[in-house]
Amino acid sequence: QLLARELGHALARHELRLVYQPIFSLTDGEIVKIEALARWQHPVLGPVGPDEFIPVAERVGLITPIGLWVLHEACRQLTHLPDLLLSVNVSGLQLMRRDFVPGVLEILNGLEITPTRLELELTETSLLHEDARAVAALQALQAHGVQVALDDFGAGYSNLTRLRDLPISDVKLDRSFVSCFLNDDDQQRHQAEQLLRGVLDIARSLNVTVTAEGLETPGLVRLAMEMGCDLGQGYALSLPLSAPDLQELVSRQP
Ligand code: G
Ligand code: G
Ligand code: MN
Ligand code: NA
Repeated sequence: QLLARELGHALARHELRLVYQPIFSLTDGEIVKIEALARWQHPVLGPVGPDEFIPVAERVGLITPIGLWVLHEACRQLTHLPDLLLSVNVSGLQLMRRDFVPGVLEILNGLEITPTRLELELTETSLLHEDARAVAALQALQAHGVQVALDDFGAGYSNLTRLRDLPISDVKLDRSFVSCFLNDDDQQRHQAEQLLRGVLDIARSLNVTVTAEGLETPGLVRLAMEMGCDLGQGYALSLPLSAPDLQELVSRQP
């Protein structure tokens, strides 16, 4: 209740901000994409994580204004980063709104950003029911060039047919899936590798790229690289950064 009420004021009080985590090519080590991540700093409650406030926003109908703010703010940053792509997390509820697709296109148009530079990340669970309206929204966006990534893959009941049936161009392997490669049990580790090989094969055949998330150690980075994942994200590569820190990092790239 308290959180919901306070969240209602968060936008107007400028308590929300975005950080950006770089996503690297595992073939040449370059930053190719950034993922925008929302942060809420409440003056009294302190920092509240998106794991906590996004579900509240969904429940009380604040996900639409907050989601639009996130998209607009992240796209605004993108105009300072001419060579990069942007990934934005989107709630399944946002897709259900009739004005979502025009809203996204309006933001891109207003900032003169090519739609192919934007990717929307949707979790498996938010697409669970493959609601007709949500699917239509994704298809409409794809027709304009906006990309769609399937987030948190392998965290729940993963359904590979979704890669075929939905306009998805990237799968993000959940860090719980990736961390299986650190398992001490040889057999469990072997099974995780077989599973990843299968996912990579199917992704290749469907022309979908694979991003390994949660690469927390150099060992995991190497493994994701050797297994043939296309992109990597995680603390071993870069923490989420403030906009100025990100710009500095990008400007130092060769
Ligand atoms: O950044 P962090 O690890 O705290 O994020 C936790 C969760 O919150 C992740 O699942 C992430 O996808 C989600 N999240 C972060 N920012 C946003 C956002 O702007 N919108 C939505 N819908 N989810 C977000
Ligand atoms: O669910 P989603 O993939 O959107 O979650 C992204 C979240 O994961 C971000 O909030 C980010 O802070 C967090 N994250 C990014 N890299 C790592 C990592 O290497 N380890 C852990 N534990 N979390 C990470
Ligand atoms: Mn994500
Ligand atoms: Na994820």
